[in-house]
Amino acid sequence: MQCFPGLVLALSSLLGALALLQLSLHLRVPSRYGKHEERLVRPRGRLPARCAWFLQELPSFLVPALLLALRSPPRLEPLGCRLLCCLFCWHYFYRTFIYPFFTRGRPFPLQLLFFGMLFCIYNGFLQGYYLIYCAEYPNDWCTDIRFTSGLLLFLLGMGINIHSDLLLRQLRKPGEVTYKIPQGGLFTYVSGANYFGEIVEWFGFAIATWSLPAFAFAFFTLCCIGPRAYHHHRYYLKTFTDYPKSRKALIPFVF
Ligand code: NDX
Repeated sequence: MQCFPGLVLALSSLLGALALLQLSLHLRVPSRYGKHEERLVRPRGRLPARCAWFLQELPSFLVPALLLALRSPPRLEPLGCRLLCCLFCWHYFYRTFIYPFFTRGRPFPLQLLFFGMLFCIYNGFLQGYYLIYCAEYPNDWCTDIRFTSGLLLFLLGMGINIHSDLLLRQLRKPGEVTYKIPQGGLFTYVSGANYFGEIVEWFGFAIATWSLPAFAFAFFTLCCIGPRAYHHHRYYLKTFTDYPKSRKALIPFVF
């Protein structure tokens, strides 16, 4: 396989367009899963959360891993490039093989699972293909300010995301499906602490790779889970009369 820059440009532009579509569809009406799920969905139209998240996220890990295995010679140069590919796979290793096995979420709608899987195949291919077959970085990219600042943001975002998802999980006992007020960590400041972490993480990745596909994905993440954080916030304000009034939706002290 070789690099086709036109393909990268076309797929990244389409990802940007999907982000705008996602934003326009879900600015007012949230994606129908979790606390915003359509109550009319039949039980047969859903899969247990563990299974659904595993299946949905698996392609984001497998597709880049397969591309890497198919590459001949099987190595990425320079070190900066190798590290960047590892960061992407590292996140999706966590999201595929660790996150689903601890989740206490509600069953996930099959229809969304199908589209989610398609999305993960698409994005896994785009990010993996670009980093493995197209990206060219100077040998000293690891010391470039974009790489180091982006890497720091990525790690910070990932830390916030994992910690916030853990705090959400601890709100429930096994088998419980009720909603409570999240407390602690960044939830002190925002309702969508896990989403804030994920957005910071992917913008960090985009800065570290300094690439169009990664910026397109960071933009998609913002358009996808930014509005969802806002809907979560409204849900909490409507459901809990004692919800902390100073808490924002997504960005601490701002929004
Ligand atoms: N999956 C990313 N659009 C999405 C699935 C749906 O990873 O075709 C986007 C992802 C996909 C979507 C994905 C992309 C767009 C799609 C869409 C389907 C249709 C759409 C493909 C891929 C589409 C077009 C046409 C434009 C292309 O019961 P429960 O489940 O609510 O329990 C929750 C629990 N919890 C609480 N428990 C007790 N008390 C409370 N108050 C609680 N609040 C929540 O915590 C869950 O078990 C858990 C987390 O819930 P929540 O709602 O906070 O997070 P969730 O949305 O489930 O995300 C989980 C993690 C999180 O870390 C988040 O950052 C990350 O996944 N994520 C999620 C969505 C997208 C994404 C990351 C990304 O874009 N990078």
